[in-house]
Amino acid sequence: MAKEREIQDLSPWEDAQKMIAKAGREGVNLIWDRLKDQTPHCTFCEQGLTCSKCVMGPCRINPGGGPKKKYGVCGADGDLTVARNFGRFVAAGAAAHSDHGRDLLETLAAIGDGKTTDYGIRDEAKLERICTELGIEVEGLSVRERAKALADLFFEDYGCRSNNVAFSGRAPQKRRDIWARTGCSPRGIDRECVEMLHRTHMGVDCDPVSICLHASRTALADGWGGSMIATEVSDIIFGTPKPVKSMVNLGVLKEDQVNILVHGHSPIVSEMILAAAREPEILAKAKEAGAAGINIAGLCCTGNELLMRQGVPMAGNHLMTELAIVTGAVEMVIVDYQCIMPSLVNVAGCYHTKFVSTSDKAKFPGGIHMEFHYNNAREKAREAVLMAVEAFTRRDPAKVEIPSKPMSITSGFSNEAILGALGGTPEPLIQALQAGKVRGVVGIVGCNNPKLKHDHVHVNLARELMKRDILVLATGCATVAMGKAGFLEPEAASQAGAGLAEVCRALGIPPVLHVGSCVDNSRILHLCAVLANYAGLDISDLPVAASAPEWYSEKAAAIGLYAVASGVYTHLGLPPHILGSSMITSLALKGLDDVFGACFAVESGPLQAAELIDERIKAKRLALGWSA
Ligand code: CUV
Ligand code: SF4
Repeated sequence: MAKEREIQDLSPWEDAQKMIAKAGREGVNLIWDRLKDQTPHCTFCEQGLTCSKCVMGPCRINPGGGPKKKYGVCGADGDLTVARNFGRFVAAGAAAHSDHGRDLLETLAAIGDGKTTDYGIRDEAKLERICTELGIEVEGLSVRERAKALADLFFEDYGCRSNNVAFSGRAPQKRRDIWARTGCSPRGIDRECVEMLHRTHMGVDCDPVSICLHASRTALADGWGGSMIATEVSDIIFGTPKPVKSMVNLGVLKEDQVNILVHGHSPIVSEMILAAAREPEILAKAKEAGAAGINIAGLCCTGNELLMRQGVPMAGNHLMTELAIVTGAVEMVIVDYQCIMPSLVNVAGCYHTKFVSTSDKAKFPGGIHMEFHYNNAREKAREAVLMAVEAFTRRDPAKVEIPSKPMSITSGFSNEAILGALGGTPEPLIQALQAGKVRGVVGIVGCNNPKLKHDHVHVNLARELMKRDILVLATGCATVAMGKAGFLEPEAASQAGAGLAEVCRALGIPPVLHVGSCVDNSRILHLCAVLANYAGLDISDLPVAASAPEWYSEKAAAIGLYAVASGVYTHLGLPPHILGSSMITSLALKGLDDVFGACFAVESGPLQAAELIDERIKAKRLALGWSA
């Protein structure tokens, strides 16, 4: 296992380093061990040049390797193979976000139908606002009837009968015209994903560019459809986030309490776990078991959901999920879906930790499966929390090590909160942009990837951007990196350039704003649309950019592509598996600029990435007649 020097190369954080060392002592296999075992990776797969879409294959395409392997058995060449693989990759990511959105939607419908008492509407004003925005006549409708009407409308978005997903109307007209012209207007959410599977079946769409455009449409159906529905319906059911104080890193675990980690993405289960853990009878049981209380903390995006709305502390991001269990202080990891490594069951098995899955679509052999539905969630949550209380009595104090002091953070910057802080209108932000006090806005989003030093690109890119008076919005696993670096507190304004620092101090906000989970990247899209519409511009005219510095997942690819197709220049720390086709690669890095007014940039060095993003922002500012 890793030596001290090596450990420092894996992660810059004290909590991670100590837990990697502890895992080594205790013989726990970690993600970095398995990456080593998998290295070197298959070079065909790395380049996107393998195909196993039919049983005449599998085929490995070698575009430069003479006639022998230039074509798959069906005749597909390298460009087509890369495009088909990438198309499916994006569709899987879009499907994941959108299916998560569907679960929220089904909950909203159940509330409307009076089929659940476990869930209700916490933000009635937002329900009314969204209904009105989408043309539902609310006059005379009860809250439940409004919920039902809105759910019905969104269900149509999932199908194939609407011409455009409802929220795409938020995008500036110029942007919608581009989508219409290029055949990229997102119709039904499910429809685009299914159509991608169809197109990439052997012998359907054989034009790599056409597949890439459909990939963009599929991604847009996620960004302006599935993800946006997930975000807005979550706010309606669980409340719209407002600025809130919290803590981050493994130091949020408590030695004398029952520690329960919620992991995954949807707030549906995690909100119930939190509610159960606050019930007096359940707390009394914890006291009986010798615990001072019950501590709920988050991992990954369901952690972001609870952090944004409830101020629940965040234990860690993707690369911290195994390490959180290695503390020996975790009674239970309770999960819904996405980004939950199957390895967690094994790591939990090395300690007294219970691993509990809750979704019928995400089962983990070796774990405990407790299925949550909208009509049993409260009861199941109580059962789960009591199981964690019982596990506390079996914790082995000799194995417990909580490795650091937590960092304090501020979260909860929904668009409602941001615009609220600006006095209810985007005008002050536009003015600050125009005057160059804030030179641009960049969303730093997405995962960790063990191929890159943990959080290194996230933190150094953000540091560099804020120095250059660029406001950063963070979501997903990037959030934890920003929090650990101290960027999510107003005091971090001292590290920003003079203009940004002045704006942050005037508003009492940090230079990096936590705006939510991965589906909440839709908040950033919406904010871009609000700014563009207010200023009479297209999104691609704005001095904005996105970055997924350490991404790994199919979902992140969908996010990157909807950002670009919405007109937002997007940096990636690692390339997707497309380098086997120079055609697709140059489309991504250049060609898309002509289609959407935005493209991708790939760069693993944080300073170089900051330079690229800054150049782009400069160009956009100059084009608007603003100072560089
Ligand atoms: Ni949805 S997608 S590792 S938890 S950000 Fe985190 Fe975020 Fe990537 Fe997954
Ligand atoms: Fe090979 Fe074509 Fe079948 Fe893919 S679809 S496995 S390239 S024959």
